[in-house]
Amino acid sequence: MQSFSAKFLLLLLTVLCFLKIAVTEEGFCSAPSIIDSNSNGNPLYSKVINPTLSPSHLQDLPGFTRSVYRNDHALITPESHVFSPLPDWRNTLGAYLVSPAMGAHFVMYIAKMQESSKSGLPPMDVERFVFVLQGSVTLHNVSGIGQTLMVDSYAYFPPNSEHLFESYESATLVVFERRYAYLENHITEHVVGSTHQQPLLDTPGEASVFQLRKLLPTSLAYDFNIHIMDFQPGEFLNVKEVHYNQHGLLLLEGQGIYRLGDSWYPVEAGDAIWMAPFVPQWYAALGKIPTRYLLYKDVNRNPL
Ligand code: UGY
Ligand code: MN
Repeated sequence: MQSFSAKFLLLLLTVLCFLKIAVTEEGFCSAPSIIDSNSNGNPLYSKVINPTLSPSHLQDLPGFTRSVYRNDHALITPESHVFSPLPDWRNTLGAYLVSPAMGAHFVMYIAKMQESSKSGLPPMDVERFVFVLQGSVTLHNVSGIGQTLMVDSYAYFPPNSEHLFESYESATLVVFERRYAYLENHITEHVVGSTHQQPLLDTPGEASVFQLRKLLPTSLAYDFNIHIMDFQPGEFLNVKEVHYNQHGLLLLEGQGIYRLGDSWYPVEAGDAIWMAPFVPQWYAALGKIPTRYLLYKDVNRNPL
């Protein structure tokens, strides 16, 4: 009789557990991660833009965060984002994830545009790169012509170039800005594009371990580039990198282990990383879905 009740209880718990998976991703019966897609098959990066989804089983643990801030690197996880109104923007909240206060020469921030919102301009001599993570924005050029940028689309603005983004519903962007390092006889141009339109590039030294796309031209005028890197689960960086360049990274999809200096961090979609020059860095993709990350890298300038 007793063993019958025990079996019945076990069966009931199993059924409840499956029901819970069907209804919600929270709780002890955790469901596998699902990447949403829109009708074009583009990922919606939902974990990046919705902090409460990440990490689902730890979000309510008092005082717990995976965020760390060290001299030569920082990991900033979504549950520690702090938003405040962005100066010069209308109806837009921003969370700065990388800034010169850390030692970086650029800023990286998440901009949450709400209904009827408008962008402001960067300071004088500052260039700007914008990548759409959620929703869509209308980009108006100087002639007033509007262009819609959807998830995975991006735009680059040379220093001191007039531009305006508007969002009629809501949109989330990741923005990079840097004081432009001028080079005689070279100027950058306005760029608009989408990730999937960019060709796959060779990855010398990496034996084609990951897939690489660059979102900006590689010509000398540009003093940084934005890389999109894709890894299948189990793939990892071949080179244990130590280099003079700085990085700002946003994990768009997947999960894995990031080595930064002597620390090894479990990371997942939504996490942001700052890497100072010369910090040892290495990544391995784990789990069941591919990793995609977006990476700022300063290039084409003599470090002297
Ligand atoms: O190009 C790079 O420096 C890049 N492979 N670094 C990184 O992914 N941490
Ligand atoms: Mn690197």
